[in-house]
Amino acid sequence: MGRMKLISPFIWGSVLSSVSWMAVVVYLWKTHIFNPLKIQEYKWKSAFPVIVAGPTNFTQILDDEIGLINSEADRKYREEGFKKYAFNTLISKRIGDFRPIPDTRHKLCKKKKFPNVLDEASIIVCFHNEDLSTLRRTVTTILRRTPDRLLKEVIIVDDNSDDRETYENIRNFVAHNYPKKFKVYRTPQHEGLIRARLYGAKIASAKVILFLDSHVEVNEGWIEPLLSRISENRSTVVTPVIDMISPDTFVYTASPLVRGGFNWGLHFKWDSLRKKLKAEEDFVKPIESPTMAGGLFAMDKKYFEDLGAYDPGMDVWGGENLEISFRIWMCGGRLEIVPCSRVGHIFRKRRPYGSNRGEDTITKNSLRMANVWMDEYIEQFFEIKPEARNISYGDISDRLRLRRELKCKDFKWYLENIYPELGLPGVSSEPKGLLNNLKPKLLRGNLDVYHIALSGTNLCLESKHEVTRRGSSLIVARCNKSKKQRWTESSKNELLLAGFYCLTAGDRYKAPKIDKCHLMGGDQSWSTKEKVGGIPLYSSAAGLCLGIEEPRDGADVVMTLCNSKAKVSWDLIRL
Ligand code: LR7
Ligand code: MN
Repeated sequence: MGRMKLISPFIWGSVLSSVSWMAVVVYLWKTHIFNPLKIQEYKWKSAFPVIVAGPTNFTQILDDEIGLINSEADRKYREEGFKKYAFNTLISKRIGDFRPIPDTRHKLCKKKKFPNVLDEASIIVCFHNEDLSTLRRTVTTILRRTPDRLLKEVIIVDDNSDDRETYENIRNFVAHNYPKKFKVYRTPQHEGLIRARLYGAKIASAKVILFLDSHVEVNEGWIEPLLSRISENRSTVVTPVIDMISPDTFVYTASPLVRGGFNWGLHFKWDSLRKKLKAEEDFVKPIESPTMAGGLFAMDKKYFEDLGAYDPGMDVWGGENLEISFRIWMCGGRLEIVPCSRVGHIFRKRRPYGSNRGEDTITKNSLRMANVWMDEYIEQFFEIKPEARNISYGDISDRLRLRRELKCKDFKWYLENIYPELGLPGVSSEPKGLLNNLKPKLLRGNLDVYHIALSGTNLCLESKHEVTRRGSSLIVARCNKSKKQRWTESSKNELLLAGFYCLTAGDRYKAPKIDKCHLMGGDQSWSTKEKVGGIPLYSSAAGLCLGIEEPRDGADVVMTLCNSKAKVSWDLIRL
């Protein structure tokens, strides 16, 4: 204390200011900006100021500085860019092929040691109508931030962009700068990103394939954590943390750690991990993720193929990310986010391209996915998007066969074990009464799916029409586990078909049917108390049991007196 008092404020001030000057000089040297040995490697397209805004976000380049509009031509360039690509192409062009970005990894990541020998990766970058400056920066950052020994090749696939120019330009660019590792292709017609990726994956020759969007900047040390995780387990699929690059300013910002999820509209979403990450180690350990965003991931090439690659029937954009996520988990793999791997991505507010025929490919792709992988839970999607019932989605028999051959688990297993946080619609919200378009009140833990078979026969309670046909009557038919025979019991003693419509009692003259669940008990409440020799399905509202006149395939189900024993007892068989 005494000594401190002796030093005058003036001396303290100059010590502090020289320390901060030193920090700036060291930083500039480290980022090569003033490093005479490395400065040659910078290919700034034009001189622009890098704003040093403080020690944490030191490389943030501010819109009003670098994005200054100096002429009418600049303004036009920027406007055209927003129209064509939905981001600020003027800033992007001025940034050039490479720039320093903040190293957004947790400090423990920098201390982590990864095996020196790892399998090489083939990186696949597909694009459709991409701005040349962002594409060049994607390419350049890959080359500069990936150790040569880990990079087998970069396969760039132009998915038949409207103009051929970008393709020619990027070909010249890589031929001139990095001919050895880069291959550029152009598909003869617009395939959409799913088939464009399949095209690239076929060509890939390394053990690991790694997909990236065409407007990214890979960060320091990004690839080692991904490859090392795959080397530990070939059926682990890994994604980096996707940092944010602003489409307006190109400022690069670290993303918090989040996991991938989805909603019943079948849209991908991020879920917070705030409460789950506690110890410091938690911020660097790989994190299990129910789904992936889709664009940036690495996977063993053989495993990718064995697992059925992608569904080639999907067009343009959307759906493939949930499809591959569900498939990975349900068919025996794992999906993880690796926090020590960071890649920046331009998150734009709209997609600047459509499909060829103006088709709604997102819904079509989602339907293909849901019909193959989601079992009766597809009804939850239809509840949110009823018009999707009438959209055709093509032939999915190959994908259904794939699911059988891989002996994948069902979607119920996925929901219960991988994404229990999701819940079903209506579970957390209050029942809104009769007029409300029903929300089935299935509670978690109550999601067992049953066959309801006529005792002693192989005949199952089945909806006569599609499970989505409200008011459909019921028959018994050979048990086959089809959707029309999948029943769940709710906590309110309702019996729901395919998790959606409720079994509704009739009376002596009116046959039972499936109908909207009204949540009021009554004719939708069934007593299923076990008795010797099967269970009578008794409706107290009707005072009658569910039964049939004669036990034959296709017979109508009726309401009948409960004492005609042979024809009113049922077995609930868990599927
Ligand atoms: O017809 C097309 N052909 C293509 O080659 C359409 C697109 N593409 C290319 C396109 O140039 C880009 O490189 O495919 C890539 C993805 O398209 P974007 O960038 O227009 O879409 P996005 O970033 O919004 O897309 C996210 O969701 C898609 C669903 O189909 C894909 O899975 C994208 O890869 C995915 N992007 C990411 O996961 C990055 C993080 C975004 C988030 C969340
Ligand atoms: Mn993208």
